[in-house]
Amino acid sequence: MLIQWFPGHMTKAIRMMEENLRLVDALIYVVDARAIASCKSPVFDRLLAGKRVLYVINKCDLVKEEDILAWERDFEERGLKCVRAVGTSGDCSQIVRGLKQVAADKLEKYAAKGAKVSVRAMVVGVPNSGKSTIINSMIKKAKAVTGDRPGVTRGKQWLSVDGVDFLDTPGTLWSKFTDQRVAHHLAYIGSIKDDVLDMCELALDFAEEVLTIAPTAFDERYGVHVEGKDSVSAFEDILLAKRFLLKGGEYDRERTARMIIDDFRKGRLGKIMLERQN
Ligand SMILES: Nc1nc2c(ncn2[C@@H]2O[C@H](COP(=O)(O)OP(=O)(O)OP(=O)(O)O)[C@@H](O)[C@H]2O)c(=O)[nH]1
Ligand SMILES: [Mg+2]
Repeated sequence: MLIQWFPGHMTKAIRMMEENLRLVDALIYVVDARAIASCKSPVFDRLLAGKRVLYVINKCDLVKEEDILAWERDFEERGLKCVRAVGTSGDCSQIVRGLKQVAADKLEKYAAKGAKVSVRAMVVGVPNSGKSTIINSMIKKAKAVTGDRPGVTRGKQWLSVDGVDFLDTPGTLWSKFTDQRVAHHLAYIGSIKDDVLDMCELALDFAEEVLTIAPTAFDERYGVHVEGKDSVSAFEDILLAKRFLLKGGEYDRERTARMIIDDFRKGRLGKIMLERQN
């Protein structure tokens, strides 16, 4: 399946980000821990040229500790500042601390003059990476609108806390995926609208990958024995095990496919990082 998705509101959002760039001191670049490399967008890479950047590895509850550590080492080796986060945990104070370190030069400059200034940061990331959730957890009040689908944030939203002004932005992608593996990973983590995807095909592609990187995940979740099987046989076995039926008595392939993808998104297939360092 060829995946492409670049709706008009993203072009508008990118323009908004470019226009606001000169107003901010730093970027907070939120990536999903399960697909860190795929969450790195050419659009954001363009925006961050010459800016202070704090990378936030979000959704760390959905991956294994050792896999996060390997990525943290990678960021460090490349001289990039990153912090890990679980947006839904309600505590993201490490992001405020990290941001103040990243913008220490500005804060010190003004402190020397006796002035107290706030750090202005634009929060960017692909759709559904958790930008609004993170901001909410920092301001402790659910002000930024969130939701488990891509494209929840549309307009521009400024929110302030503890010496930092955050500009929430709508998640954006880029005009064409040259690497379909990236597109697939973004689809699995929910950054691409499901309506533009063939969920049965997506589930088969996903199953192929999971059977390689987490061979027992399906067996443990669905009580099947598909370890070592190919994705088509595995899907058939899960279909028979779940027994979702259509009105005519046929098996509901679409519902089974959606269930598999949704189980992954919610962490019910275990802690699976799609893009590991080692
Ligand atoms: N498991 C888990 N879920 C999270 C975490 N952070 C956010 N979420 C969930 O991810 C979904 C998307 O969160 P949002 O904050 O709306 O994401 P966003 O990046 O603002 O999305 P757009 O505005 O669409 O670009 C929501 O269902 C959140 O509850 C996390 O650390 N762990
Ligand atoms: Mg949002």
